[in-house]
Amino acid sequence: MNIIMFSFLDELSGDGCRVITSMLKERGHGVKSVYMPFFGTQEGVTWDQELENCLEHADLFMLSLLSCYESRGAEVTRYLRSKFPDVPVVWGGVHATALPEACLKHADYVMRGECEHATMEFVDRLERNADDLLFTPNLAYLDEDGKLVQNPLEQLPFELDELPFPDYDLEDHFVLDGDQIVKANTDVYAKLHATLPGDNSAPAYYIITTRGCPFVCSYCHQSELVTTYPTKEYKTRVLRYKSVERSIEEAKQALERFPFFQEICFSDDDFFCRKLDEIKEFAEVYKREIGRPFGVAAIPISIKEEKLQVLLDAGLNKIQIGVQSGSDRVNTKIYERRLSRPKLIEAVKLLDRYRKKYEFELLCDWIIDCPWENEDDVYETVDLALQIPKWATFNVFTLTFYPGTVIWDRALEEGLIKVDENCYEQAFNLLKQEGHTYMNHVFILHSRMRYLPNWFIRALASKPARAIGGRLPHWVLNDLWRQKIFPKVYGWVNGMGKKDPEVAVGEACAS
Ligand code: B12
Ligand code: SF4
Repeated sequence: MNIIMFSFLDELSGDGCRVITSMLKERGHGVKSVYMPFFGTQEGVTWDQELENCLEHADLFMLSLLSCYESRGAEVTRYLRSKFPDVPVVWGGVHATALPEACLKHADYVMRGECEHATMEFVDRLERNADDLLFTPNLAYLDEDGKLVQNPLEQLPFELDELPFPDYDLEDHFVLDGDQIVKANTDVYAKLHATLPGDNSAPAYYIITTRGCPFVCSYCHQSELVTTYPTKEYKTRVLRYKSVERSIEEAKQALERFPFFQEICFSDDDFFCRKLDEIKEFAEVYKREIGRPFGVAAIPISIKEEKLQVLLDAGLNKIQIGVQSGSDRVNTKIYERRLSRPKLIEAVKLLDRYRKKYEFELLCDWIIDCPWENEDDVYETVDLALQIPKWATFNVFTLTFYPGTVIWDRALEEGLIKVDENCYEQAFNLLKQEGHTYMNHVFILHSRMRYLPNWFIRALASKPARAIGGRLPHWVLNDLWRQKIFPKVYGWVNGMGKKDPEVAVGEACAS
């Protein structure tokens, strides 16, 4: 079959859909992939002629989506349908897993969950025009009465080594570059591919060596997955590993094929979750076979001294951790994270000690704008932030409600969010409607200008200042300070013309 896969990840890094296209190719299907790395509209976009020809001969369109790309996916789907009304469209990915019914307003079929094998089965049945197409595992569709049917899910892939490497056959890829979809080549990839988090230098190869996460934070898709897969097996085997050899081989091949990749980003939820023996084995082979700088994400409580030391010796130069809040109440009761302030401080102190011996960066992710936290909670966040060494960088995210998560259900129940057609355009966050509170402004100021003296931030966070700040009208805090004064001060302090990096929409996933 001739299949076209569309992916919208804005950094060309999508792992799941690349594994699926590799598998389809192994089965002899003709597969092209189109990467459309930006939020935007279809209007004005020109399509490469070779791609147009491929579309003409396509038997199936597949789209891979996170929630923030729903409207983009809908737009592309409308375009495809208008030109090729007979070609079926199937959506998959995190968003399709969480909200199949909403996705079926656009797509003919949805595949839920991790579904490599079920997708092969689906394509095979579609090709054979088989009677049992609608019985394919993981498939969701609307029956003749418009009722949602969700088939049982196949078991998660436990043996990750058996899966092929992600598809980086650039000759089969097209990329949206500006307003043109062009044939991919190394130059386009080098220009648009993700760098290490917080970095704007050379592209990094993103690799996922584990699937699943030992945490179940209430704002994360993980909290939706435990209900999607309500089996004992899922709970006991939620964490699945690629072997060290296989992971290194993948990274090695990518670097050999594409010299523009200068670094490796291990984007596992928690790289430190591996046992010490495995980390040692990894470090040894990595140093010998790859020897390039690399970054990881980690849950702070997993960072143990021995593991840290061997990874730093092997070239670890960037660690991203999720702090999220300085308030234990918010972290444990609202976000359902097993992370206390003392444990976090312990991890940061350990990292600080090692910073004296090794060159590496620490990126701390924080979540603000939570409707269930009060100014005392945010005070605790500011207070904790002041205890983190100045050399660490802060990424501040506004809390976003992703479908199917625990906080999504709670926000819907309490009437805080309303689902409408365009609500996932960026990602669903309250900030758009409310703006930051006084204390969140103090925290943003500290996170953007970490060199400001601690006494100054403490003065702004003091009780009397909070009493005054809390009474300031919305227009002073958000229209005047946030929109007009703060960007000017930021630009002035950080070099003329430098724009204030906005608080990111969507919360940190790595923690
Ligand atoms: C690694 C990762 C990243 C990496 C790379 C992403 C990637 N590889 O796809 C990076 C760091 C770039 C990243 C960035 C972001 N991420 Co992220 N990320 C993850 C993480 C930790 C793992 C994702 C993963 O690769 N899983 C394994 C693969 C195999 O799964 P998969 O890609 O979903 O694919 C499988 C299925 O979904 C399905 N499938 C996928 N596509 C298709 C298509 C078809 C047609 C079919 C049939 C099937 C199918 O089959 C695949 C194979 O099993 C998850 C957390 C988690 N535990 O899931 C968050 C997660 C996906 N990220 C999330 C978010 C929000 C983001 C950001 C918006 C964060 C931000 N504020 O900037 C950005 C946006 C990405 C972008 N820049 O465009 C959210 C998405 C929530 C949602 N409902 O949309 C998640 C779920 C975390 C969370 N908060 O809940 N992320
Ligand atoms: S937010 Fe991070 S630590 Fe929490 S469940 Fe999701 S991936 Fe795991």
